[in-house]
Amino acid sequence: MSHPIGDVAERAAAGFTAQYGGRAAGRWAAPGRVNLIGEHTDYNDGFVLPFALPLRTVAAADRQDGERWTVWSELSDETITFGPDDVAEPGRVTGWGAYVAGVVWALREAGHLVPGARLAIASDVPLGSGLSSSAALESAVLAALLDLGGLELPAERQPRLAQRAENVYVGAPTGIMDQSAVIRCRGGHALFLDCRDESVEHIPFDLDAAGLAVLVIDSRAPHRHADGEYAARRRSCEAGAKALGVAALRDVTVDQLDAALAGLDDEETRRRVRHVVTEDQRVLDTVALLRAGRVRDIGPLLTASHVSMRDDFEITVPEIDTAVEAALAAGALGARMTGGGFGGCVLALVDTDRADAVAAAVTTAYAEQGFTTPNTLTVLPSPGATRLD
Ligand code: GAF
Repeated sequence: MSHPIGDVAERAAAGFTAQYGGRAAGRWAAPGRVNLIGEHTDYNDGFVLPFALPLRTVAAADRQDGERWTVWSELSDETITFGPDDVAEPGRVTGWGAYVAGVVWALREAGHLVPGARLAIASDVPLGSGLSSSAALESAVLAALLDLGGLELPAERQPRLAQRAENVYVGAPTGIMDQSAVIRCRGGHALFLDCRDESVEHIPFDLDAAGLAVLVIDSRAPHRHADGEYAARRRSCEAGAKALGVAALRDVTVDQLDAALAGLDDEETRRRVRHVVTEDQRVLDTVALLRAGRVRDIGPLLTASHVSMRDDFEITVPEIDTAVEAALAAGALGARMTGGGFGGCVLALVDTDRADAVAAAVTTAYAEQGFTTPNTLTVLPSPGATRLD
């Protein structure tokens, strides 16, 4: 996955100096994430198991007088400025700046006195790849503004605020997983999150000790209708829960599934419900295996999750299915799409010494289909958002 040359934290500091002169008061980093398993379960009050990536977004920042926020990003080499009127109500700042303005808006809405600030943003998290570049940006900016203003907001409450920025200010109806992963993950662990009460357990995920690697394959498939389809899946799930008389699909267990499906008269809703209910169980089963130190054995659960997303939730695309099939044929222990769907990334659990061969097999399969060459990267579970200096 290509990104600008040089260390991301150095690029943020250098960008700050070039734009504003002098040194930033500090730098705050927030990672991208992949979701090991548990897709489209977060907004159904269910379970997810993401981990943070070594790829990060860094904000170098200091305060400026008055209620004024100035933001430069290396990605567009563009500077935007906004003031109180722009954060008086959602939607007034658009484009990438909306994620920054959204955080200021959400903090103010929650009653915080947000300091004026100048920020310089650099990032290694690729955009539009389903690796949560937006949550990384929101969370790096949130961490910077909290520290610069001496504002109190415990880490466990930060994801909801960043999610509100995205849901209400930006207008994307996403769940709580991405911001929780970016803010609350720990190195060497996956984050077992109960999306109903937001309780977490840090599950050891020691790939090195198991001789395993997670290969992330950026499908480079264009996000086709991703926003509209995401919202449609959400509506189907809510309709399913309503028809079943439960608060959320999390309240249906796999033991109750057959009876629940029999009570639904719409075939499409049945498939959506089946995905969510079985996916929640796969997360629980994955956590149980990891707790028992059986990392290799989670492979079939990952693949079953993919099949469910492909056949029941219908959120995969040909590039994604090709990557999963090629990875499995080349010896991956399990493989699945990760993230919201309709493009984005695939993750494959592989023996470390097979990682290159699996990546090569996916690249060959892509060439045979005439798809754009995929980007591949092996990743380790990395720390969540933090202040660097
Ligand atoms: C996207 C959303 F932002 C998450 O909240 C989650 O629903 C995910 O898609 C699917 O699991 O990343």
